[in-house]
Amino acid sequence: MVSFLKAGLATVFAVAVNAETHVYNWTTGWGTANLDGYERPVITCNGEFPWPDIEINKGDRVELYLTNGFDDRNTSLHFHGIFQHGSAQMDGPEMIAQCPIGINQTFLYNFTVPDQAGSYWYHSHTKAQYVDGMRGLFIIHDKDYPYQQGVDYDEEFSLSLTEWYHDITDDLMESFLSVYNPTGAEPIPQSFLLNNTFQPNITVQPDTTYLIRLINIGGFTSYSFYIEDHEFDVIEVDGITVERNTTDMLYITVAQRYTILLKTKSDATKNYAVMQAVDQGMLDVVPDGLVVNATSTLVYDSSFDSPSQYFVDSWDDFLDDFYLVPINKIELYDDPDIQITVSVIMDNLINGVNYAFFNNITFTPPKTPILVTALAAGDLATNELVYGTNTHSFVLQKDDVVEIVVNNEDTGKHPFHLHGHVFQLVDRAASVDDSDPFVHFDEDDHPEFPEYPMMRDTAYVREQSNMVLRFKADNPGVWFFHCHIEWHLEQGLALVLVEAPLELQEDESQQLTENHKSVCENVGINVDTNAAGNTNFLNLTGENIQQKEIPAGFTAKGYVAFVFSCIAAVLGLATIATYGLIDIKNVEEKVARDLDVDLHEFIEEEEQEKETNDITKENVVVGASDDHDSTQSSVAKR
Ligand SMILES: *[C@@H]1O[C@H](CO)[C@@H](O)[C@H](O)[C@H]1NC(C)=O
Ligand SMILES: *[C@@H]1O[C@H](CO)[C@@H](O)[C@H](O)[C@H]1NC(C)=O
Ligand SMILES: *[C@@H]1O[C@H](CO)[C@@H](O)[C@H](O)[C@H]1NC(C)=O
Ligand SMILES: *[C@@H]1O[C@H](CO)[C@@H](O)[C@H](O)[C@H]1NC(C)=O
Ligand SMILES: *[C@@H]1O[C@H](CO)[C@@H](O)[C@H](O)[C@H]1NC(C)=O
Ligand SMILES: *[C@@H]1O[C@H](CO)[C@@H](O)[C@H](O)[C@H]1NC(C)=O
Ligand SMILES: *[C@@H]1O[C@H](CO)[C@@H](O)[C@H](O)[C@H]1NC(C)=O
Ligand SMILES: *[C@@H]1O[C@H](CO)[C@@H](O)[C@H](O)[C@H]1NC(C)=O
Ligand SMILES: *[C@@H]1O[C@H](CO)[C@@H](O)[C@H](O)[C@H]1NC(C)=O
Ligand SMILES: *[C@@H]1O[C@H](CO)[C@@H](O)[C@H](O)[C@H]1NC(C)=O
Ligand SMILES: [Cu+2]
Repeated sequence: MVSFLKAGLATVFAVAVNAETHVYNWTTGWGTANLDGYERPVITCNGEFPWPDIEINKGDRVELYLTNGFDDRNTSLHFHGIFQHGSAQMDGPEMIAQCPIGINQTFLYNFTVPDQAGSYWYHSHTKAQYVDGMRGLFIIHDKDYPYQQGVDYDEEFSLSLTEWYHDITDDLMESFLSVYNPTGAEPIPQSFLLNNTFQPNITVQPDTTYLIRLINIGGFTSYSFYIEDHEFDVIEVDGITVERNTTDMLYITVAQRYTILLKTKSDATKNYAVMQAVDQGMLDVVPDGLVVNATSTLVYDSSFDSPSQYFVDSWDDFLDDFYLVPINKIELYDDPDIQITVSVIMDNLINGVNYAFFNNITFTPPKTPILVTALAAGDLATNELVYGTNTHSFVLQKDDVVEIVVNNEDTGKHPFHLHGHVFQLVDRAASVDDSDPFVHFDEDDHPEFPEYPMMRDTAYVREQSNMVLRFKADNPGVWFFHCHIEWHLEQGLALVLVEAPLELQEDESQQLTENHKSVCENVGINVDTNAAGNTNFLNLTGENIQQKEIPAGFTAKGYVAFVFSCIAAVLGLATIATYGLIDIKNVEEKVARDLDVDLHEFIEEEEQEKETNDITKENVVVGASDDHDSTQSSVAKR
């Protein structure tokens, strides 16, 4: 009777504010799909693929029951770009915002979206599951949206962009995070898809304005997007509406969204190419047959021929999102109350694996989710120690202006995503060539910051360069800040912002739901513990920590060269030359696999040796060849 009454009241309330509740009941599983001529295993939703889109109105509530239907792994779901005001535990990333959902368990994601509209997406935030297909679009309509149907446009549709692999990420990750891949070369995709289709046909009517949501749902590559002989207006980036800006090319990294208005021609006499050209700078090699400039068709009339690839002179003439102006006209935030300055570094640790670091820390998951600890730690929640020494957690005070300075010492671009917020992009420097040293942000020498900086939730920093972000800590919760390239996230390119933990504790709506507590219990997580799983919050005994560093005097590059030279020594240079000609970066892996050499053995024994002797690089190499008779003889036998 009581619950009936409650339900009745809830409905009355919902009607009063004209908001709806959308209930989804989804179970994960495995199936197969053929998206590009090759059938492969994919993660399904209730047995179907692709995953359905979520489409709601601003102010609506989402109640999404996610059941883990796998038989060997945990799962989770993140709603990318959604602020989760007052519902931080619904944000998704496992071991950050929530306990992992164990096998056969159901997690209820229950939240409203009162103040956001536009183009978003959702995806698993457990390992690289979304790259196996566990993702979909999340569209929020708004009757007060600045660009209106019937006025500014006629029709709307979405186009997702992604790379596609033929192998599952379990297998890709195993060889990626391996001693056999010391340079950290990312797996090369087999194709690039638009709307989960290889080079689809997109049928349009003449003289019609389309609102198109371009959403990169991939885990790795960025694209130049352009349409033969058509310009379009950008009206929204990552859910932030902007003043119209006309362009003919966009550069879209993973997790970014651009909403555009495209007016079709009134007198088309042909069909036009829709180009999705991968940023080849991100690929270590371009295998023969990989279609790098995916060419889809804007179909005006199906009796016209399909267009061929549309060539451009330069990739550099895309609209620089730095100059977009949000319609909200939020002024540059004040000078920061707290500045977090991090260097992006890729390097090897003692196990030979190539990791990614912010400063000297590669993110290592805690034993208890950070948010769970923040809720349980009482006054100690403001002490960073309770979140562990290897999770790279920062405690922020309510309403602080926070500045994140990202100094990219790596030679690749990295698209960084902040959960729970949009940030202002206040500075982003030009890329620096490989042959020159990297350039850090200089507090005393930088261009004047914009008056109304562009705001979004995912922005890239250029090669060997830097960017500066600002946001206001007005959203109590625990928010992940990480590179959205899944390979790099798994390499540890992440930090954690524990925002206003005392305010979080005081908010009734932020307390762990009964459902969340039982999901924690199921996977053996005690919700009253710190990062080490200890009830004494300052006792970090047993916390997860990163691998040890490679000993001083032994540079990572030297180490990689050493691993390689060991193989070279046993194989002979002729063989290496043969492999070298194949022009693949992880030649070490292939060689080792072909010859059944266990590189782990090399390294572990080497490590023991170094602990007892204080030896130079030269005699390590000599020592190695002396000490590895067993490996050598097993090679010689073949
Ligand atoms: C979700 O679906 C499952 C299987 O069909 C069913 O057992 C369960 O009751 C449903 N849950 C809700 C909340 O609708
Ligand atoms: C699921 O998560 C729990 C808690 O972190 C962990 O102990 C367990 O190993 C995970 N299960 C799998 C199959 O990865
Ligand atoms: C999950 O449920 C299935 C079907 O009921 C059962 O066979 C399996 O043992 C369960 N697995 C776990 C880990 O609870
Ligand atoms: C979702 O959260 C709202 C607000 O806390 C609550 O009223 C509602 O009962 C929740 N839904 C479910 C199914 O628990
Ligand atoms: C697109 O249309 C052309 C011409 O009708 C057809 O040959 C092609 O197979 C279509 N492509 C796809 C992906 O459906
Ligand atoms: C692309 O897929 C979305 C569903 O995710 C659909 O709404 C849209 O119409 C599709 N676009 C085209 C051009 O097929
Ligand atoms: C891809 O497009 C660029 C720019 O139009 C062009 O220079 C390049 O040759 C194309 N690559 C291939 C393999 O077609
Ligand atoms: C449009 O973008 C260009 C940079 O590509 C910039 O110079 C210009 O100020 C922008 N205009 C508006 C209205 O956003
Ligand atoms: C990183 O450097 C700081 C300051 O030198 C040190 O306290 C900390 O232990 C280091 N962390 C790791 C994981 O090496
Ligand atoms: C710290 O935690 C470890 C591991 O849980 C435990 O064995 C030890 O007794 C604890 N020490 C203190 C002082 O609480
Ligand atoms: Cu990255």
